[in-house]
Amino acid sequence: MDLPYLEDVSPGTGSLPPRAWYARSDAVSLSLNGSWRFRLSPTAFAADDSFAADGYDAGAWDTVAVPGHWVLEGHGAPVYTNMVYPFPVDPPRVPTENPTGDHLRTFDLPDDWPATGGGTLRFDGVESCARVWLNGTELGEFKGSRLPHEFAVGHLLKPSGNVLAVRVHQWSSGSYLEDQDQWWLPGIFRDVTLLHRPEGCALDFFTHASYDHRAGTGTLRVDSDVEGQVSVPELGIEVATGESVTVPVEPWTAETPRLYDGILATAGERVPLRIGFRTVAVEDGVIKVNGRRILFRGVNRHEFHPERGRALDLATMRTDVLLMKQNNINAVRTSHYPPHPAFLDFCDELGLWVIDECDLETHGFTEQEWRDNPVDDDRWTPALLDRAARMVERDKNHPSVIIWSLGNECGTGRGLEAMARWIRERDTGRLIHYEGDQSCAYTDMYSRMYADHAEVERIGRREDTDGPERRRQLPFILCEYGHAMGNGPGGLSEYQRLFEAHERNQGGFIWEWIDHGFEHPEFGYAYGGDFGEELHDGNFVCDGLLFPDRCGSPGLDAYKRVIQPVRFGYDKAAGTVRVTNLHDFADLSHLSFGWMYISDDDAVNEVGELAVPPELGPGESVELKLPDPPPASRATETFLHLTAMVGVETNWTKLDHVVARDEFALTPRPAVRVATGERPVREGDFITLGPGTFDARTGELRTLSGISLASAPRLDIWRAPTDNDNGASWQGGRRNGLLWRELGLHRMQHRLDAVELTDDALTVRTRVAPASRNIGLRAVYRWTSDAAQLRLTVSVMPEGEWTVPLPRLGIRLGLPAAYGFAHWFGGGPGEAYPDTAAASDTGRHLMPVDRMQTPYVRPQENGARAGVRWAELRAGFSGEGVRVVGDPAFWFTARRWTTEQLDAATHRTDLTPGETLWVHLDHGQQGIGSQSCGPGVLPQYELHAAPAEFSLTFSRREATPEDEPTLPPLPPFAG
Ligand code: IPT
Repeated sequence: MDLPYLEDVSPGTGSLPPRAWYARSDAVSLSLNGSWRFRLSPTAFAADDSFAADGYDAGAWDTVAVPGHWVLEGHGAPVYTNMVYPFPVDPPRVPTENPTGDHLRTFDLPDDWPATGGGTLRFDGVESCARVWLNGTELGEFKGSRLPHEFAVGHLLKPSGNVLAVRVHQWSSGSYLEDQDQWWLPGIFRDVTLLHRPEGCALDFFTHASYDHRAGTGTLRVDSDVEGQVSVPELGIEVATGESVTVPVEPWTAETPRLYDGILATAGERVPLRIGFRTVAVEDGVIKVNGRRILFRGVNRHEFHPERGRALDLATMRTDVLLMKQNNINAVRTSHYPPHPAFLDFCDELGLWVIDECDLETHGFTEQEWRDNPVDDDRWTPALLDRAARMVERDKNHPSVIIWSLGNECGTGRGLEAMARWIRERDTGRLIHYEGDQSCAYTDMYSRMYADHAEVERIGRREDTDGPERRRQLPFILCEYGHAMGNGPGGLSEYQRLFEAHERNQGGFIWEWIDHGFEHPEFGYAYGGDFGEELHDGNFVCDGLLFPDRCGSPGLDAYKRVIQPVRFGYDKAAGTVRVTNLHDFADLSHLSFGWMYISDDDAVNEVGELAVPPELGPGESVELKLPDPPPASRATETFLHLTAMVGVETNWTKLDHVVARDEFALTPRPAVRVATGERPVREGDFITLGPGTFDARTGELRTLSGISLASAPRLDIWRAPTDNDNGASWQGGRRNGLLWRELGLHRMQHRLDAVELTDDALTVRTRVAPASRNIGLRAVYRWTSDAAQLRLTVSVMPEGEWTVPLPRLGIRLGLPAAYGFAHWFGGGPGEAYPDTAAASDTGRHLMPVDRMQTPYVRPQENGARAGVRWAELRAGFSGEGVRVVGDPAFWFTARRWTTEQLDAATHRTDLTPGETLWVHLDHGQQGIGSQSCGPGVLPQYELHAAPAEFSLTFSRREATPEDEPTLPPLPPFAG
């Protein structure tokens, strides 16, 4: 059966051979971006192609923006699936229902368009298959959505009234090769440009710029299809194409992105070159650039914008690179397709290592054990090679690109091998990555995703004996780890230690950079299923370190801290600080350093500069003596804070931007005074003890110094399961979120056993347990008072066989909604859990409770503050309120809805503030882990049901007028 072009396996017909991409030369060009006429048909051939003919009147058609996706402009809707194809798997056939968008635009040539020469029409990205006509003549058709396609059109151009017609099919055989975990978003989503091609213009060219770290020289050779001259004025270089020249240069690295401007001049065109000299190699089983081992502190980046999908503007691309730089990220894997080429220009300029990945994924074939997998079927190999060539040819002149990746999640096959072979022949200056073939037969590194810590340690020791011997000689990276879905990921510091301890472990790439949540009037941000998709994978598409609006999540703060390129140590006895430079290339001359002694009550506040030698090289450490700390006071805690800040002008951040920070406790926390001495008194239905009034029947606290509690403090172990608690369906092992619910931990019943009054205490005995189970927790609340304060000691004794960790262990109480301003001394300013606390800084923090919420796209447990010594909830910034002192320190959470409401919510817009402020004072929290796709919580961060005792002292806090600080605006949807 003869298949139509959209279903045959060929990459297309009619287009020009792939070549190097550059934004601008001195040749004239015309952007064809803008508003295009648009008509949507339900099937590929519902409408005939007469619209492409000259003189067609599209006046009645709608319009769409190019670049854009029609499903984001009111024509149909996006569809999200992770691995499954949203159509029957019967390659290369696609459904008859195949939304097809006809696009039409007319244009005139600009006045300065030369009369001679040719023209090239360039499409930088169209999903998934396009057929193109110019002035009624068919140019050809193509597949390969995130790759460029060019057509020669010079002979067809007219000075005015040119008609460009493009028919775009959502589904094509190419869709089988584009099963990436993301929204399916058809359309002309990248630029369309008409390029004038002067006589003697440049065609393809390849800039080879290596660096010899021993000699300190760079060797440049520009190979070009069209002969020309290469000049690099700054280096005094003036050579013919194809000729090599070696001169002393400063090398390019991600930390020191030194670029030299050059020009390739052919007879008819001058093309700007941005040259970075660097040499990438695997030596002694380690990836080295310019002779040094590098460590990837990376992220996986999909292209995403909450309104525009993958049609990103330059400012957004640049913002992504700036945000990465500002958060100590030094590498990006362009998961899972070549990005808009301008993104790579920013990586060159600002400095990021790039793994450029081909637009290739056939993940959905796992459903049938990889049967019919296109990457192992010779008929598809031309399409695969076409994709490889379009990536390599387009991006080969970027110094930032140091590794080519064949694609993602395609299983194994001959097609991949053919791609690797072709790439290796074409480009000897870069390495090849592909995670899916664990034999590493044709890759230069061993790569895994989501391997747990123990395995990474084994691999680091080259003890991974489950693979071929060759593999053990290769360097290792985690191309994906730390699944940042919802709250998390946890356990990053432990990975970082393994990367630093073993030379072979060269770091990893967090999955992933940004949540793909679409702005939506009803849901706030929409995820899979919100557009009524027949098949979808829910909020698995929201698993980034950034929220959809590009505000950083706590996961990003933690990652920034974990990967900071400077490490501090403190030797208290000697009074010395140890500063280690963890950069791979840079010295510390771009940083300035400060120290500070600071106490809880600000009584101590001494600051100074830390004289770190600017020339301290990568991997080197220095010990520096600090002035003696102030005499320890018994009333407060004193800390040493150390910071490294940007000290010179950069192109990626402001002066004083904090790059690294750490803190050390100089004194132990002073003992908390035990409030005791008062005697509980029963009067009618009430018991009075110091400032507290209790219900005599239930023993529940009703008022505190006249403040009526909306809900009495009582034991609480439930948290709204995080995505990482719930785990992914294909995960082996325990999925706590589900087990908790199955056990009934979300509906614990509190049985009252006794209310006892003694001389100095009110004791309430209870048992807290879920229906139908024989597990439970005995909880004894012992209340004492010194007249001003009320102290609660909670003793917990598990009963029965607890086979799962507890979600949390603490008390929850309800205060009147007016007490919505929090002050606390402890970890902050952002959220932290046992294994995500790297960015939690001890100090005094203050913010409205609304700001304490982390706006995860799918609501879930969030907002805990770690190591809180005391917290106050005030009526306004300086108003009266309630003070709680923990003994020991506690996890502090406050919100305007209950855990049950949080748990039931599917979108942020489901959460509306109520009359009560819910306060959680937790003795323990279960860690977070990364089980939404990776390993669970490390054993040391699990909260096991075990005998426990903790105390909290409550008192009323009077208003103390203080100057209200100005706070930055609230995060979105913060109530
Ligand atoms: C892995 C994919 O490579 C990535 O695209 C994304 O889906 C990620 O998981 C999860 O968000 S594949 C997974 C089955 C290990």
